[in-house]
Amino acid sequence: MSLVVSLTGWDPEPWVEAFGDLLPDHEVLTLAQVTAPDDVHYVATWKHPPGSLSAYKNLRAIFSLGAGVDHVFRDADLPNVPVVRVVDADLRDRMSEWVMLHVLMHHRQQRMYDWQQGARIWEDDRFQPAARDVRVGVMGMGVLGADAARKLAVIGFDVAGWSRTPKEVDGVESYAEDELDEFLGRTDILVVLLPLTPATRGILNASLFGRLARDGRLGAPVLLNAGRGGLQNEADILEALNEGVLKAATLDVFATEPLPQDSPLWDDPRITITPHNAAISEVDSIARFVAGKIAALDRGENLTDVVDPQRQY
Ligand code: NDP
Ligand code: OXD
Repeated sequence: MSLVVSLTGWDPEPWVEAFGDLLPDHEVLTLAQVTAPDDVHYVATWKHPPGSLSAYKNLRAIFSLGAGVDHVFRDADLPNVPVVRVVDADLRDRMSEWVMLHVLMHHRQQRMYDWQQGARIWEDDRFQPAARDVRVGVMGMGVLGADAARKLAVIGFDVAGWSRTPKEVDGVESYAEDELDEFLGRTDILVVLLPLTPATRGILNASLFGRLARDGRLGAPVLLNAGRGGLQNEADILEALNEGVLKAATLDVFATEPLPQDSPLWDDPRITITPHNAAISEVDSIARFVAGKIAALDRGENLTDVVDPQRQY
């Protein structure tokens, strides 16, 4: 029984080593090392080449090495087997750190103080709303969004979440799919942790930005996106910033990654860029998660954390 590790942009070596230690009864191979495709029962992928899995006739499951599975479903020749996503406390906590950092950075205007420091300006206009007066809206209240929303509420922000189905999270007001306008209309800082699916592609556009709150304490709404670049229209973000519809943005994900050198996003002082590392997949933690699933399957147990192939998340 073989496990194939197929990664684009990530070094396969530590993954192959970790899976080898955790699954001594399995052969762990990279895509290029496969000589007996019929022996391949499992694939662990981050952006495998589309079409490359169709030769594995005895495949039992495909494991995404990230929480997102859009990179799996872009393969039009995907074998018809369960796709499993990562649900992991380490990854979840890393994402919540990123969300807290950037919500607080905008709330406390840290970029402005960085600029003041560079210019040796000591100026304090005493404009600092309380967290309770700032409304944060989290789009996507899954494993990651719900944790971030709960932690933002603990800090004291006025937090709401938007998801396809209603959610119960301590201290967080829930809005369901058909309540998007109400949710946006009460949001000063929009945190996006949606998956990229046919239903969410391009959702962060001029129309949506125009429906965010206009009466917030920060002057204009702020956007944070760590979901996927395909959710956002980058020209619309720049236009919204230029027109004052948005005040600022932090973006971790982009339509094209790495962000092209000639992208105008690099030069805009209102935009904070992180290189798609809001929550990295830590090898030991994620390999343990996947190996646990494979061991359970080998014992004849049911798979959990399987993605709905229709919804694609
Ligand atoms: P989940 O599947 O647990 O949660 C997804 C959430 O989005 C759910 O609340 C779901 O609603 C909601 N949702 C999905 N589609 C819609 C829709 N059409 N309308 C309204 N709500 C919708 O995912 P995770 O929380 O684990 O991860 C979210 C995303 O974060 C990943 O898909 C990935 O793209 C991104 N990510 C980014 C990382 C980074 O470093 N930048 C790292 C890890 C993940 P419901 O629950 O009702 O179905
Ligand atoms: C993920 C990611 O989906 O790192 O886990 O983007």
